[in-house]
Order: sequence, then structure tokens, then C-alpha cells
Amino acid sequence: MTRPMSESQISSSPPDLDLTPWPAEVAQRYRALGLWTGDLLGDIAVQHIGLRPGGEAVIGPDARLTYAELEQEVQRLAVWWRGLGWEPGDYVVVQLPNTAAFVATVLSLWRAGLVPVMALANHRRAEVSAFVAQTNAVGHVCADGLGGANHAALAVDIRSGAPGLVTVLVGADGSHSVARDPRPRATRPRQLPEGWDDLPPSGRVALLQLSGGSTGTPKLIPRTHDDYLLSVRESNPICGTTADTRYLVALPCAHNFAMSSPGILGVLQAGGTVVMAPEPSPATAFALVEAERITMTAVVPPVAMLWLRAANRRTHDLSTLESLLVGGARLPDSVASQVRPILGCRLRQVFGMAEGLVNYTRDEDDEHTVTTTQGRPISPYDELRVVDDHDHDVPDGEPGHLLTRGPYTIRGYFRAGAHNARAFTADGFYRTGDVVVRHPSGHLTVVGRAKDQVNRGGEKIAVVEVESHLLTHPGVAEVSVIAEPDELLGERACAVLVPTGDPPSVSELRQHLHERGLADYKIPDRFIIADELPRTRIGKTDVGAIRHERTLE
Ligand code: OOB
Repeated sequence: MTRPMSESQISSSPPDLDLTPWPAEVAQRYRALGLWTGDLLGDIAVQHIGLRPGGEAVIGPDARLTYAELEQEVQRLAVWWRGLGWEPGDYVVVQLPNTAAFVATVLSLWRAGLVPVMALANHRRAEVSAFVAQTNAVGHVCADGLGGANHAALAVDIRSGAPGLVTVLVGADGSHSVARDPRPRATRPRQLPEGWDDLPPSGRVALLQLSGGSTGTPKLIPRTHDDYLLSVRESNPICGTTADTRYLVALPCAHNFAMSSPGILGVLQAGGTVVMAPEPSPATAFALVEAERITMTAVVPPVAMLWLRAANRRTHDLSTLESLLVGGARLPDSVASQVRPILGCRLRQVFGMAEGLVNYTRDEDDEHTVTTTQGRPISPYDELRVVDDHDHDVPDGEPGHLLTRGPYTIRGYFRAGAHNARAFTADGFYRTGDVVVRHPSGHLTVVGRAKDQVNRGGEKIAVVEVESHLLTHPGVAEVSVIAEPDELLGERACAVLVPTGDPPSVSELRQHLHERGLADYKIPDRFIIADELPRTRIGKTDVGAIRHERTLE
């Protein structure tokens, strides 16, 4: 274990810490209030081993596990991970599709004291190699046929750039095979904050979530056991999660929404059943709702829209479904008001972020509130400010930038000191980059965004990241990636580029981004050519002033 940073190291430039702790007196208050309990995420389901050993915990395409069987698998794997030489506190990139093996993997890594880094199954070389490099991960757990995903070639690629990395491939039947890069692993010390040794285990980093990102390198989000468990525990009564809940995971399982709002962890804590859907199409999801008697599920707005269209001529019995959670991007009011009439279930809007803060509409909210707002915060201890461009508070009813801090919102990104200085206020509020209106009831309506991101139906694209990859193409002199409206996705990505000579073709540009190892969802939907990129006074691309453009076919 590395030494904590000394005062002199901290004072010069913002330190690149693994975890920016809450100030000691704030942490003490959260503990005294019982918000932080000292429990560990790996034990989230243990009470149910005795209460309902035969109760179904997780159902996936790969396995059906009762609570007793899940616990057995978690114990077995926890020992097995440690047998690979992995030590408590080590980072392990987990990249698995929606399966029972995903749940067993994450819980067992926690049980072994390891820290999962939550990659998405559709991430590719650019993303995964960045996670491995940023965290100096000891391992990459990915799929070799599990749940229909195949990362075997990707894993070889990742290992070639990461000396000493251990790949664990999970087969379709849940079996594990191991490959280890023979070179010695670079030992890069963790950057632990002052007072780390005094933190209880529950106050340390439990997992690294992914940020939607607004910078060139995707930032990682250190969540602690205490703070993540709080958000899960408090989500359950709001969402009505109980031992009778049968929750369909229709989102990618590693996403914060699917994990914790109330998600997989909420359902396991309540003693309910998690059912994994391989993908969220109406055909697949409706069949699972009927077959597994699903009571609750969560989707992004475009999926909700597809479900509403398909349900008009439905062939499946969806009568067990009690609530549909929708979040990740703005749900149009007109779509929101169709959920109950067409699907016959309650709509719950969810406005959350992997950095922490989650808002839900409540059962007691009237129809207008449920269909026009994105809810109010989980906890009375969430602190929210809505401010103008100069950080002055604006009154309720007026749009402004949302800032937040509280018992489950991070105080800093993982090893990103300089970025943290911009992303957080001096007194620890996270600048969400969302523009909201707060109503007197405390509910928020999301009205815009002030961050360099495209929200493609809930999938977040950091425009700078895509621009920097496009700029490596010799035919691209200048480029700006912008959001444009899309009927289904809400937004899609459009690359406006100034070519160096004859413009490259769209297929060439797509192929270039693919070869750079970028995940497919980040590849722009449209490319347009412009003579020049007009700049605003502060040097940003003036999107409204782009002229002489033409769409590249
Ligand atoms: C969820 O988390 P992330 O980290 O992928 O994205 C967070 C961002 C928010 O800052 C906001 O810009 C946008 O996604 N967003 C919404 C929204 N929910 C998220 N924008 C408008 N309306 C909504 N309902 O997306 C996430 C995390 C936990 C629960 C739910 C969503």
C-alpha cells in the first residue's frame, strides 16, 4: 500500500487522487445520521440466504440462481480471484453482458476486497485500454461466448498493451479461462488521500463507474460502499422494491441506472428477483415480462417509445408489470403521458447520474408532475443549487445550472485533479452540466445541457473524445461534433468537418473510427463538410453560424 500524500504534495497542484474524501466532519455527520452504515456491497444479499434460501435471486440466459446458490458462487469466486494473485484494493475491469455471471462476478470481487471498473459490453479497444491504463488494473474479466458476447480478440489486443495483465474469459456455461501477459506488471502506486488508513473499509472505493464524459479521456467515478449503498437502500422504498419484485434488466447491466436505481443491487437487497434481458427490443423484453412475471423494469426514452408503439398491437400479457422507470435522457412529456394508458403500469421518471444524485417521481405525485418533471432527489440530505453563469442562485421556476453535493455524490473524479478543479466548486458541489428548472415542490424539469456531450438516447458521447479521433485522419483539418435533434433518440451526433483537400468518404471516416477502437455508438450518425468552422469569441465552434455545409453521402 502506498503512503498517503503529504501536505506539501497536495498544496502545489490539485492532486490526482483515487478518492477525494468528504471532509471529515461531513463524513462524521453522515455516519451519525445513519446514512452511511459501514456495510459492504459484497454482503448486500446475505440476509436472504437464511430468509429465503430457495428464493430466485438471479435469472439469466446462462443460469438461474437461488439466493443460496448465488452465495455459494460468490464465495467460490471470491477465493478464486484471490488465487490469481489479486490483492484487496486492486482494480479489475469487468466487461460482461447481461447475465447471472455478471452479478456473481461483481459481488464476488467485492467479497474479495477487489474494485470492479464497470466497462460496458459494447466498449472496444479505445475505451477498455484507457480504463486499464488509468487504473493500472490487474485484470480484465470479459466474455467468451457468455450471453452471446465475444471479447476474446479484444482481450488479446488489450493485453498486448498492458504488461502483466490477466484476462479472465467467461464461457457460455460460466466457466473461466485465464491468460496472463508474461511481461512484468508496471507497479504504479495508488494515489491515496490523507487519512486513508483511518477510513473504514466501507468508506473506501468500492467500484469505478463511468462518466458520460465531456473530456478527451473518459473519467472514472470512485463510488464508496457507504455512498453507493445509501443510494440503493433509499431507492427501494421510493420505488416500492420488495421481496416480491421481479425486475427486468433491459439496460446494459453495468450502467449506474441498472445497477443501483434501484436496479440489480436494490432488488437483491430487498430479496426480489433479477431477470437479465439480452437486449431491450419489444419482442425480447415482452416475452420475458410474460414468462418471468416481471413487475418492474427500467429503460431509456427511445426504448420506452419502441415499447409504446409495439404495445399498441401487443401479443404478450404484460399485466404483471407495475412500474416502468424511464431515465438517462429527457423523456418527452407527450410520450410520458402515454405510458399508463398503453402499458397499463405506473411511470417513474428517473433523472440520475453516475456521479451520484438521483431524482425520482413519487407514487404520491399527481399525473402532471409525473409526466412533466424528472422527479426530486432521493435524500433530504441531497443539497441542490440552481445557478446562473456566475454561480448566483436563480429563483424557482427559472432555468439554471444544477449543482449538487450530498451523501452519495462524489467530491472528485478518479485521478483527475486538474479536471476536478473545474467540475466541482471550491465547497464541493458537483457541476452536473444540466440546465434545470426547480419547482416549489422540489421537483426538477431538465430543460437543457451545458456540457460538451451528445446524449444519444441515454448513451453519452463526449464530443472532444470523438473529435480527437477524427483529427487523426489525414483528410480532416478541423472538426466539431455537435448534437442534432432526432425523433427517436432525442439527439444524434453529427460531425462537421473541414477537409484538408478532397473530402474523405463517410465509409472511410467510419472505418477510421472503427480502426481506432472506438465503441460503435460514438461513431457520428451524420458527417457534413463545411468551408470553415466559425469560432465564437472564446474560441468555441459557433454551431449556429456554420455555413456552406453539405452532407457527406
Ligand atoms: C444516467 O447516468 P449517466 O451518468 O449515464 O448520465 C447522467 C446524465 C445527466 O447529467 C443528464 O445529463 C442525463 O444523463 N440524464 C437525463 C435524465 N437522466 C439522466 N437528462 C434528462 N432527463 C433524465 N431523466 O443517465 C442515470 C444514472 C442513474 C439513474 C438514471 C440515469
